[in-house]
Amino acid sequence: MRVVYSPDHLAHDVVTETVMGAAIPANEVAERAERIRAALEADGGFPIEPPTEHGTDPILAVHDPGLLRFVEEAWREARTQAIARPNLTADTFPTFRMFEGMSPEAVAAIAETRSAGGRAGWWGLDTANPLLAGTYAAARAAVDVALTTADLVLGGERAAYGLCRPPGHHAARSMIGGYCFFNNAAIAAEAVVRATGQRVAILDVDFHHGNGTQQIFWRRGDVLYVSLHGDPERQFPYFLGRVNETGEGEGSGANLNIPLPAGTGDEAYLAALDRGLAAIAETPGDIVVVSLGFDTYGHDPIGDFALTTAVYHECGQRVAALGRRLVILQEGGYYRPALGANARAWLRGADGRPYEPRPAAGFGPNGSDR
Ligand code: SP5
Ligand code: ZN
Repeated sequence: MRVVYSPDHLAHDVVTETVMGAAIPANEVAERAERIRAALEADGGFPIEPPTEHGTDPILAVHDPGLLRFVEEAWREARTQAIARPNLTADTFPTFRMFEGMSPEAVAAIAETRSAGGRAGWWGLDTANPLLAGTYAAARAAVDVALTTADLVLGGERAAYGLCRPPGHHAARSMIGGYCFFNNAAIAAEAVVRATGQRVAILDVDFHHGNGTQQIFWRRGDVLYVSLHGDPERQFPYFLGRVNETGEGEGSGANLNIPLPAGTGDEAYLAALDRGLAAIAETPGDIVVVSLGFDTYGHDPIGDFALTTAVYHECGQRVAALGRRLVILQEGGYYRPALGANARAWLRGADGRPYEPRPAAGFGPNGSDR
């Protein structure tokens, strides 16, 4: 299986994130992508190639031009305004409660501020989404990785994998958040729809609900969104991801959320995956975009499922058994010692190759992953 990767992600060198007011060591770090790359390189069956430049038009097909402008300008602006922080992190958000009682016209007249901190809140979802000097370049490269992966599949590959970083599925049309800046999977799905005129399904198996992807395609009947995730009753992003969110208008019925309990293990997960796959099989279309996360792993520091490395191979096999072509894009997954093995297992499954857990590739001795 061909793999698309760019070293430009290294410029988004996140050190800390803020969780409930405290700075903690960042989860979404460059080492994640390097672990996966090393494991796939060592496997020998995953030739790696660079992305091609696709420009900003495909980004503007799903995102507000103001959001693109913000991500491009924010760091420079924070520096100009002498914000003495290692990264730009929002702390004040225009929550809808702030405008309660105001008419829609009065709300519409509220303008984006020129303050860098205010702008970060205007365009942001949460406080755990640091923006740094290299964020824009890295986020642009992640989009190019996704679009190049889509190109490979449009060009006839049965499946291809894009090692996107930063991830994308929490980014909505006009909002960054959850470690995401541009919605790589949504941008790729939209590009596939435009190239083929066919319906596309997005299967999101990151631990978190992909609120951004759901929002972008909420009223679209030509893009089916199916997500398995930790129940938002207890997990980020809290305010979307429930079963009763099924889409509206032309998108009515084209959104399927499968929230799952804490402790979900291999067997329960596979049963839920089968439900999601059945919904995709009922919908016409040849291409599936997979938002692939490994924060469902048992040792993940922010997820609370209990999946094993072995089940990822089975997951990859079952998704491939749909018989559709796959644009597989990396989202989250934060237990770094197992990331390489987990990605390799999933992708070998999707590639129709046996699991063969050892020798696994990694940073450690004898190809161990530790
Ligand atoms: C792409 C992706 O996986 N984004 C995830 C963003 C999650 N951000 C919220 C993190 C909240 C961490 N809570 C820690 C609880 C540890 N027990
Ligand atoms: Zn996640």
